[in-house]
Amino acid sequence: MLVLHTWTTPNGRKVPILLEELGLPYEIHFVNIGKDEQFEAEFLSIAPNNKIPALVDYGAEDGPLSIFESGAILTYLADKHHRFLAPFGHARWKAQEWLHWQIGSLGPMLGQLGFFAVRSKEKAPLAIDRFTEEAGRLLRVMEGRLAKCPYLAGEDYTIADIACYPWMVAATTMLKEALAKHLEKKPAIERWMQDLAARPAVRRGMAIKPPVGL
Ligand SMILES: N[C@@H](CCC(=O)N[C@@H](CS)C(=O)NCC(=O)O)C(=O)O
Repeated sequence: MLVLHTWTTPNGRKVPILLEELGLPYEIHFVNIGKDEQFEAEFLSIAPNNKIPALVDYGAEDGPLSIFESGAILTYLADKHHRFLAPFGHARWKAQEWLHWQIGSLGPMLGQLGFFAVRSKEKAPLAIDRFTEEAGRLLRVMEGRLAKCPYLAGEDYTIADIACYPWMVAATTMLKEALAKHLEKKPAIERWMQDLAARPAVRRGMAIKPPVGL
């Protein structure tokens, strides 16, 4: 009923984490972005922005529904199953606020830093500095929030935490060297990461892998 088109990147791992948390059966269709499969017509028909992830819910109320953009997919599934996002009130908007913060800030800045500091063969110091400083600022914002409450939206674990976690794993592994000074003295982020890493559904969602040879 649920087919997720995704790949093994931070954006690609958010929806599997939520699907695992919800205990829903789903199929994964791996879109190898290293081989430009995101530009194939079949994928573009459900994800015209040629980026993973995209979800097709064949059991949606008014017939099959396809959704692209991870924030929209997380919100759709959380609302449909009444979990990990409050239906109304302050708690809903705090979760939406931090979810949008991830989509609009944390993800793009860490993504650009990854490109300039790690993946690009040519090194552009101005770009590396710019994205390192901006990523560092975002880590301070996150530390400040998590020093005040256990989860990003407040008292409860929500889709905002799910959206940020794979990016924070990237920040502390692939980007560890680039972000070294900014990762120091972040006890609240460390506590939050340990808390999420201890959840079996988070571990299963993070572990998605394409079949050998894809
Ligand atoms: N805002 C989008 C970002 C999605 C995104 O950037 N996906 C990347 C992989 S992490 C992608 O598909 N890149 C392929 C490309 O740019 O051609 C979301 O959250 O869904």
